[in-house]
Amino acid sequence: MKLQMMKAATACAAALSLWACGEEAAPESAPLEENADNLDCGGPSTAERYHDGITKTSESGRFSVTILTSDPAPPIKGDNTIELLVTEGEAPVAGREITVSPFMPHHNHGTAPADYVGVSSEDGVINIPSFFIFMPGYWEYTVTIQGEDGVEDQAVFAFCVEG
Ligand SMILES: [Cu+2]
Repeated sequence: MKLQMMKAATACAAALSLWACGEEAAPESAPLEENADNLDCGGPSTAERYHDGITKTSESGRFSVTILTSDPAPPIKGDNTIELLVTEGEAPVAGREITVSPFMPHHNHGTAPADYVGVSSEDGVINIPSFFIFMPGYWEYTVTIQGEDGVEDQAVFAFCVEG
C-alpha cells in the first residue's frame, strides 16, 4: 500500500510540469479562486492560503502558534517540514513538547505515522520532523502544546495541498 502511494507520488511529481497530476487528482469541488485567501479544496470548510507567518490562537486562548516556515511552501503532496513558534503572551514557550498531527478529517485519515514531535528551543522555535502527505486536497495540521501543568492545548491550521 505504502509502495503504491510512493509510486503514485513519483508519477505525480513527474507529471507536475504538465499540470496533469493536480487536475486529475483534484477532488470534486469549486475551482480555486486565484486571489481568495480562503480556498475550497473539497474539505469540510475552506482552507487558508498558505503564507509564512500564519498564526493561530490555541483553543483556550493561552498560546499563540505561528508557522514560521514550511518546506516546501505551500505544503505539497510529498515530504514536508515545518518550523513553528509558540508563545504565551509575549514570552516564548521553551522546552516544551509540541506535536503536529496532519489529518484529512473528511477522509478520516492522517499520515503514517500520525504524529510528529519536536521540542521548543529557548526562543520558542520548534522544528517538526519531515512528514509525508500522500494525497492532495484539504489537510489540517493540529498542533498540540503540552502545558507545564500537564494540560494540553491545541491550534488547528487548514491548507489545500496540491498534487
Ligand atoms: Cu484523504
